[in-house]
Parts: sequence; structure tokens; C-alpha cells
Amino acid sequence: MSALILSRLSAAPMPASSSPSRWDVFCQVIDNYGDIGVCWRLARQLVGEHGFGVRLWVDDLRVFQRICSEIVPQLRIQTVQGVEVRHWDADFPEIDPGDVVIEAFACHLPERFIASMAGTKPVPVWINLDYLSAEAWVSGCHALPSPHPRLPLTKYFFFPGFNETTGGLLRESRLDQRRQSFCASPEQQTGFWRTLGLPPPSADTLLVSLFAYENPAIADLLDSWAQGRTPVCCLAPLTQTQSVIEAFVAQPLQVGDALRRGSLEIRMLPFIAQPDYDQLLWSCDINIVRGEDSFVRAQWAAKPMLWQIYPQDEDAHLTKLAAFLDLYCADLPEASRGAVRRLYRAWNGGKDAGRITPDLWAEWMDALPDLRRHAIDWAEKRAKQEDLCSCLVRFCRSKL
Ligand code: TRH
Repeated sequence: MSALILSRLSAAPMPASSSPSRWDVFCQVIDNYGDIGVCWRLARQLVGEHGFGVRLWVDDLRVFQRICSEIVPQLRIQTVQGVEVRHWDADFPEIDPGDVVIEAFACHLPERFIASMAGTKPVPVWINLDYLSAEAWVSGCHALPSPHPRLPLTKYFFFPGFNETTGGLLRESRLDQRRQSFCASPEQQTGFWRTLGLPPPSADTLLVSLFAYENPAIADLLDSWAQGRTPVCCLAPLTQTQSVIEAFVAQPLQVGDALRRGSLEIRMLPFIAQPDYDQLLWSCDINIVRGEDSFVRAQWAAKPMLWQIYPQDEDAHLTKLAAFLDLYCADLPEASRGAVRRLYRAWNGGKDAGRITPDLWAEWMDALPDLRRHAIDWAEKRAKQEDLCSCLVRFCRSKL
């Protein structure tokens, strides 16, 4: 008899018998923070809002620790915020799979674990949680089964997305109440600035958060802000953008530094914990975001945003960007739609992208009242859609 290491995975409270009460979520950190950012959010929601037991397997706990300081990278097993966090390394244990197994972003499950899945009765619901895209084909591929070539297992493709024919977007049930409470509370806001070690911004300053890849357009944007009439305060958590900002100000930078160039003030922030990052997005007038998770959070922040999409080979990302812009801009007045499209293209590069100039930024500023209304409207419409976690739970229930 094989010596199975029995999982300590338990679900409390225990839902109905047909409920997928035990979940294994596998996360491979390809690069940066988005893979773990999404998986961690999903794991917490499964535990906190659905009462399931979740084992989160992560191959890089150091990256995880940057968004969640409670993580101890040296521990192979730890429970954080009700989630059992497992270090996923080459020495994978023989273990009973949960009722649902999620491989995030097509990461490859350990062969040993797949064999255990095939030997379990009933077999677990196996989900590949894919990347978010606004492209039309997503609706046709969402929830499609893919039978395993040899084993009695079926994997389902689960696509996040912007309409009811997809898996939806990650959104905690009380997110908007928390946002509204924060925005209505001077005390909470003052507390937030205090934790960042910053004075509250003055009312006449346009506050912009900056989270991007090593984007060559950053210098042009900073220059446009410096030359503009409106005072801009750019809050930049220390990330890959540091070198480009340093080149712009021609000096080395560290957390806490504040510099002025014309109408622009730049403040270097630490990389902040994930819940605090939401507060940063809620506090700013414009949020510059990237990848997938910060992009979604900026939408829930209901503020104008500028997105740098994760660059892919052969410019595949530009097709995705165009699909998102078609959807996002559909209800905007024509002039503002043009402003959004031109700035997004210049920010993301590619053929005929153009450069960011003071005129292009001025065009965006003219569109700002429209963009503010639109950001609220967009968030309200998307919030009517079932959130990704609930959609996933419903789907898995139907497959058990
Ligand atoms: O970091 P990202 O670029 O992540 C990813 C990865 O590159 C991944 O490989 C790719 O597949 C995916 O993008 C599309 O951007 P993202 O997705 O926005 O994730 C950043 C996370 O970091 C998000 O959860 C917010 C969090 N964050 C903080 O917690 N504190 C901070 O100060 C900042 C700036 C972000």
C-alpha cells in the first residue's frame, strides 16, 4: 500500500456534499507579481467568501512575500489568512488531490500529482485558469473541455473576461463598499498617507500612480507632465521603472525620495502590500497599471487609467490591447475616445504608435472629465457581472 501523505486540507464550515470543498491551486511565478497576485486573491476569496479549504502551491515564495509580508519563504508549509501555502519545489509529495485542481496560467502540474488525480474517485475537476483578454474568441473557448490523452481526466479552460459568456473578473464581494468607505473617510485617507510616510496631497495637484514595465515612453510622459500647466504628483512604487525615472532625473533614486521638475513632483514609494495598493489606486486621480491584476484593480478603483499590457512575442499583445480598447472606448464621446486610443498606443509602442508629447497629454487632460465619468460607469457595468471566483465555484459544482 502506498504511503500517502494525507493532506491537512480541511474546509470549514463544510458546505453541501456536492460542493467542491477542497481546492488545490498551483501557481508558477513566471516573472513579476501578476501570477501570484491573481492566485493569492482567488485563494483568499475561496476561503473567506465560500468557506472552502485551499492549498496554494507556489514555486517562488520570495516573490509571494513581496505582496504579502506574512509569508515566510523558508517554510514548506504555512497557513496564511486561512490559506494553506505550500512551497512547490522539485520534491513534490505524494498527496491526495482536492475536489478541484486549478493550474493557473497553464503551469504544468507535477506528473505524480496528475497520476493521483486520475486514481481518485470521483476525479477532481481540473481547471486551467487562463489569462484575461477582451478578444472575441475568448467567449467561444471559455469552459471548453480538453480530455487527457491517456488518463480518465478532463481539463476545462476557464477564461476571465468582460462579459457574461466568460469567467468574469476577480472581485471580492465587499470591494466597492470598502472603496466607498475609504473615499468618504478623511481619517482612513490620512492613515494611508501616514503609512506611506507622505503628507496628504494638495487638492490642486493631479495625483498619478505609476506602475509599468521598463517602458521607454516613461521619459516622454514625465517630460509632458513637467512641461504642463497642471501640477502633477507622480507616486512611483520602486519597480522596474526606477532606472527609466533615474535617467529622466539624472540621479539615483531610493524609496522616500521626492524630486521636482517644472510642474512635476516625483515621489518614490516602496513596493507596498497588496491591500494597500488598492488604497493607492483609490487615492489617485489617474492610475497607470500593467499586466493583469493591477489592470483589473484599476478598473474597480473607478478612476481613469492607462494600461501597459504585458509585452508578448510578435506583438501578440497589441491585438489584445486593441480588443480591450474597442470595448473600453465604445461608450466614450468621440474626442475622448481618440485621446484614450492615442495615449494607450503611444504608451504601449508598436508600429505607428507615435510618441507621448505635451500636446497628446493636453488632449488627455481635456478628456479627463469624460474619462472620470466613464471609469465609474465602466466599473458599475462590470460589477453587474458575476465575479470570477463565484463563477468558478458554480462551474465546478456543475462538474462534480
Ligand atoms: O507584475 P505584473 O507585471 O505581473 C504579471 C506577470 O508579469 C505575469 O507573468 C504575466 O503573466 C501577467 O502580469 C499578465 O503585473 P500585475 O498583473 O498587475 O501584478 C502586480 C501585482 O502586484 C498585483 O497583484 C498588484 C501588486 N502590487 C502590490 O502588491 N504592491 C505594489 O506596490 C504594486 C505596484 C503592485
